[in-house]
Amino acid sequence: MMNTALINTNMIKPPIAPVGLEYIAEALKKAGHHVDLLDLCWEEDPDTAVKGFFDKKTCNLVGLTLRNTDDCVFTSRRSFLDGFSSIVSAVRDQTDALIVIGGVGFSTMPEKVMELCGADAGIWGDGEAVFTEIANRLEEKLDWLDLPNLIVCRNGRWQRNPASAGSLINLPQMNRHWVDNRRYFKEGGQVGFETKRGCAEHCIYCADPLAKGETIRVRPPEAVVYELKRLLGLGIDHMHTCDSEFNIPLRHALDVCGSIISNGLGSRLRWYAYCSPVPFTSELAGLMREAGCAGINFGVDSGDAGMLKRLKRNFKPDDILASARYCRDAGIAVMLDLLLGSPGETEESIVRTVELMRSVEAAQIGVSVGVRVYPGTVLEKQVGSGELKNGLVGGDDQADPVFFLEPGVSDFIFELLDKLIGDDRHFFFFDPSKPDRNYNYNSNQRLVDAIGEGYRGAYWDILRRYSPKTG
Ligand code: B12
Ligand code: SF4
Repeated sequence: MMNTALINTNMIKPPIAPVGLEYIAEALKKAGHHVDLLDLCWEEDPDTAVKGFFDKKTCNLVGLTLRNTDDCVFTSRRSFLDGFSSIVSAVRDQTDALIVIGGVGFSTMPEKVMELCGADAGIWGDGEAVFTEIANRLEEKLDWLDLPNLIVCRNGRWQRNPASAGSLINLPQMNRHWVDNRRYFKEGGQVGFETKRGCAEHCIYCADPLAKGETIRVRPPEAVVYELKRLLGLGIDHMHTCDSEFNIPLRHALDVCGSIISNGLGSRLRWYAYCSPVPFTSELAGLMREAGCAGINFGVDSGDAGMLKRLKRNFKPDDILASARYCRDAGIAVMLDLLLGSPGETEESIVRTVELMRSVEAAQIGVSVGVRVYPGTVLEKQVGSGELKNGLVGGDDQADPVFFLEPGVSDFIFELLDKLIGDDRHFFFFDPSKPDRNYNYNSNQRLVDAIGEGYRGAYWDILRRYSPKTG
């Protein structure tokens, strides 16, 4: 048995539970290792908390999770990398254990994070199998440097071993007792669960296929239901899927809903999902509703056919209208997320997009201006040279995230949106100067207040319903 420690470094409020760390803890336990978990989310000062933890624990292997490298918001560009590096240093000061890092944020740019933070190794993608295998090999005093997905320093450079994305069929049962999920629910308004990993689409800007893999791997519906029952047992009845897109593949989404319904959970749960407008059917909307789905966030990006094609989205404006109609008919609230200012955006495409959004009659529309440029995406290649290079913003230092805003609209896009949208409260922005319409969930005090007053659900749904108590 190895003594292992897992550390959650995500301190954003409202708080989101580190689901991935809980899954890794289950895998370690199943392999016979001892696990202690330090959740820095609840700590005032990470250095003091790390010291206090290692004063009491001795371990051979430490894993730290990096969920968010930054807030992915053009108008704030808030990076978490310096804070993360300083936590890694604090751990280094307290223990001789092997320090390994991972997490979805980490997996969007592993080599860059390794350069900044000074851990011993990183693991791209899923943590359960490889982290547990490191523990096994350390115990048997065997070499572990050949493991897949590992990022280690060779000849002075961080290099990645070949990738392997394993099946999720044999993952252990997820009991959800490793972190204080009740507190996450009380202060975070909902708790996440996962039905699949990966995405096989090729949207030019998206980090999900890079961080989770291009092969979709599904969890058995009964494993998902087991986990939902565990969360319900803790008194948690508002959830959010952690899949890239819940409805890809459609058959699996239908099966998961069918399992939730046949286990009698549909009326006890209220859950929310990210979905793609394609493939989306009225049958799926009906089953999702029956299974307890209260709201769907469709990342539609644009309402302009030309822009959707440029972004390599696999749907057209009519598909957005149809999916929203199916949801309306089924009684599911719809949030549409826009991503404006990518290459080729024009005044006309923005006007067409806002017009389409109005005609959809969605519950809420989120307007994001400026696109995060992740290493390894098609977008990165497109904007890295020629005229488009002028649209790059950020990258001032290693930790500063890079965005792109189409130079053809950058001078007037914010004024244009003000003119087109005005005071229409169906639209949210990433704009702290409009606090009642700001949907950046990082340090969102309005959201913290709403959850404190008892609101529950997806953050866009809480924000749209919230009216502060006066007096
Ligand atoms: C669901 C989701 C949300 C939901 C969360 C709902 C909930 N209750 O959980 C909501 C809408 C609230 C949300 C909010 C935000 N999100 Co979000 N979210 C996601 C999503 C889709 C799933 C994350 C997740 O929980 N996955 C499930 C778990 C099981 O997987 P995992 O964490 O990756 O863990 C696995 C591996 O990474 C690895 N691993 C994890 N930790 C460790 C540690 C070690 C040591 C090792 C070896 C391995 C390892 O093993 C785990 C199991 O295999 C991801 C995109 C994606 N497809 O993953 C974006 C994502 C994480 N979000 C992102 C962002 C930016 C945000 C916000 C900052 C946005 C904002 N400005 O408001 C906020 C932050 C909120 C917060 N408090 O942290 C970005 C982060 C990108 C980056 N470069 O940092 C992502 C990647 C989306 C994207 N492509 O841009 N989010
Ligand atoms: S935007 Fe959605 S469909 Fe496109 S690659 Fe990303 S997760 Fe997949």
